[in-house]
Amino acid sequence: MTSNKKVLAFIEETKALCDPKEVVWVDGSESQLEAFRKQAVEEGILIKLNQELLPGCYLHRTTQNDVARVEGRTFICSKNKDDSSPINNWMETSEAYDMLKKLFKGCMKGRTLYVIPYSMGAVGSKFSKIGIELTDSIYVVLNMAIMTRVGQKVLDVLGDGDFVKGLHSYAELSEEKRYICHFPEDNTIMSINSNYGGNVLLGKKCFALRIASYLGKTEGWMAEHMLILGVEYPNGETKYIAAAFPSACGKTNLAMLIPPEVYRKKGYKVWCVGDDIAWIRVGEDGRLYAVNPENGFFGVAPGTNEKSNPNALHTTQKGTIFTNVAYNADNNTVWWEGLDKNPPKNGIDWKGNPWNGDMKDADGKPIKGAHPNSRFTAPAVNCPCLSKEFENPNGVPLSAIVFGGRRAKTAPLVYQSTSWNNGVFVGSSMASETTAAATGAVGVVRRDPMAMRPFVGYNMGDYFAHWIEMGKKIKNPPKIFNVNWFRTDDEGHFIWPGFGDNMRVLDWILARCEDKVDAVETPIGYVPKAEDINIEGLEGITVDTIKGLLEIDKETWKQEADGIESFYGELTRVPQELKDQLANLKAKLNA
Ligand code: GTP
Ligand code: SPV
Ligand code: MN
Repeated sequence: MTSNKKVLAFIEETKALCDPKEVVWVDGSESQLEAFRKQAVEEGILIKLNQELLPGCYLHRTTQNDVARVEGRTFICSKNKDDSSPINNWMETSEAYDMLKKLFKGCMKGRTLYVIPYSMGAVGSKFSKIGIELTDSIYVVLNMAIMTRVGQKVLDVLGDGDFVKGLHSYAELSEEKRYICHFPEDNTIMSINSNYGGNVLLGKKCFALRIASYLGKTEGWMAEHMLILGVEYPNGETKYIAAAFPSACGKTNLAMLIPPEVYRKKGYKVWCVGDDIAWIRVGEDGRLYAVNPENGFFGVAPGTNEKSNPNALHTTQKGTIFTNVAYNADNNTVWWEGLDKNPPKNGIDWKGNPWNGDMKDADGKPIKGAHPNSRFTAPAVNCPCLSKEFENPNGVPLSAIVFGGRRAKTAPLVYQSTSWNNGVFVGSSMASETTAAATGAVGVVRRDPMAMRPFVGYNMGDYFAHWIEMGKKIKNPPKIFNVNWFRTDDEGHFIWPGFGDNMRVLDWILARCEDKVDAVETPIGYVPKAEDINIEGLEGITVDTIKGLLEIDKETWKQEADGIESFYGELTRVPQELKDQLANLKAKLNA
């Protein structure tokens, strides 16, 4: 497979440490993958679904204590504490290795060690990067084969080169001994005692965000938790937008949106380049260019339906692995909350218990069929709106960067920053309600700068400084915006319809990028004139509704500014430029 001495040494060390019974190289061939699927079914790891309705699709259930990322057990390991972030977990490098080596000792006894060579980005492209994940989980192998480019072709390109080392074992799936550790200074990731996506598909959050953000800082580029989409105009021109929203806050949905009829009739289309991660570089023309390093979608299942996101639904109809959704025993298919109004009569919930869509727990609360963080792993090529630039190794030029989160109050539907540094300030001070994508409380507002709080591989203040530095290198920077689809009324209902109708906000954003529409200056930035948000064909929304959605309450924002100040106080190395931005905001609010 390879004569790369570093790869061979990594495997030998791992064999000596973990003691597997055999080593199997993942070559990327369909015949080998099919054999893995068959084996996984025989071992009860996957359930083969109805092959007429869902060809190539499978269902997997994790153990009940292993359903989401575990931020409390995710560590950045470095020699000096301040090279990680005060708001992330840190461990000293050699202490971490010592602890992990004890946990990994003999953990693969009687198991197969799979070697997964994978490329983040198109194989062989000069901006792509290669990783080797060693794992004892066939579920990881099959998911990595969808989410990344895997196999011999990657080793051929690697030659004698360097790669990111990833070692994973599901070990005993013990919650107490679960650790997701990153060593950015060594290009190394070690993950143990989990088998849930974000903790174990090491190409994704571990490499493409945590390790890559550190590489980006050293090499002068950016790794961000961003979707990438293209809006095609009736004249055939396409403009690209990258958007950072925290986990389970709408990236997949925005990336694949279908414009409302008023736009479709005129010939508008939206193309998906990526739904979760963007690697961004400065191009020769002084613009920012973004690439999606992934090859599939690991998307939230609940809420995905024919109306909210038909493109995602179609993407999951073949070659997809579903994790922790409900099972329909009548037709051997899957179901989740929000798919349709017909839950299975004869079903099994994500925990493996009999379930029929009409069951209550001891407190009288409905028992869910699918876990709120249940997911689909689907190949990008299935996506009906996949951009023709998906494989373009140079990426797509960005007209706008958009930040956003879940805020019931405070943040307006959309506003524009006044400069690059002001945009960095807006991103750095983002806040959002927590979701089921990570273990812990749901619905608690917390600061999540650039949607990267769980994913920055180094000091957060240095990360802000890197954004500011990048701004100096970009001759033609994209404009920076903030959106909030999640403002609620007094009954707690979302006011803005969201989903496809978010096109109406993208339209304003792109019009601003081309100086085609005016705006109102406020203390926090530029806000649309309410009548400039196109509400044609929207039922129940008037110009007054939009006015409400755009309202900026000064008293609330004064509290917000205090919140930002105390957040900055928790960090170290916050750049002076951002402190100046904060002072400026306060001054404007008090004027
Ligand atoms: P990760 O994969 O965790 O990074 O999440 P994501 O940002 O891709 O989130 P996703 O698009 O999967 O959306 C998560 C949840 O938000 C789903 O339950 C959606 O139904 C809901 N959602 C997405 N877009 C909107 C919107 O515009 N309005 C409302 N109200 N809900 C939305
Ligand atoms: C997220 O939590 O932001 C995800 C899913 O995209 S995971 O891969 O689990 O991180
Ligand atoms: Mn994500």
